[in-house]
Amino acid sequence: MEQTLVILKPNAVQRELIGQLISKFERRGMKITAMKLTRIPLKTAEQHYEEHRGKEFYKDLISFITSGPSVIMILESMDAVDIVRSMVGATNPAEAVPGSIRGDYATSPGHNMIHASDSGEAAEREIELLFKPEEIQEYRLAVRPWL
Ligand code: IDP
Ligand code: MG
Repeated sequence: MEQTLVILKPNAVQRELIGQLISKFERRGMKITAMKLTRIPLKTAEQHYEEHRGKEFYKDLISFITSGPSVIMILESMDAVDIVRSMVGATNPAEAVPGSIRGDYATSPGHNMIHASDSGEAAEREIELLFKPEEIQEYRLAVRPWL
């Protein structure tokens, strides 16, 4: 099984869409192994988006992601990284296909609703940055054999 990290960004919380978004992952068959509502601290946001430091959208990105509470979760399934990235859709919502989260809920890259890890290595790094080991649940999902 593979794990990936998802952030429902502050506008998803403000638009009262977190329930709908979490439902999509449950319906797809992802196991939630950790989840919290938290305002990401500035330092943590800067580390999370380290690869974008210096780009023209970086300042706006950091101020947006720290502007209010986000929902952060770890999702687990076979091929979790690729499956969740395809559910999330293209970075620019104008290019995100209808049916994807960004294709259904967003119009601007700066407010594209959701983050998902783009590789297994990124997922490991982001999970370690955003969760303490004791915040992650190990349990058996009873429906697992049917997924
Ligand atoms: P991703 O979230 O699809 O992985 P990245 O390229 O890693 O996309 O960029 C991180 C975040 O930075 C995006 O989700 C988006 O919110 C923001 N971003 C990326 N490119 C732009 C841009 O051209 N204009 C404004 N914001 C951008
Ligand atoms: Mg990215």
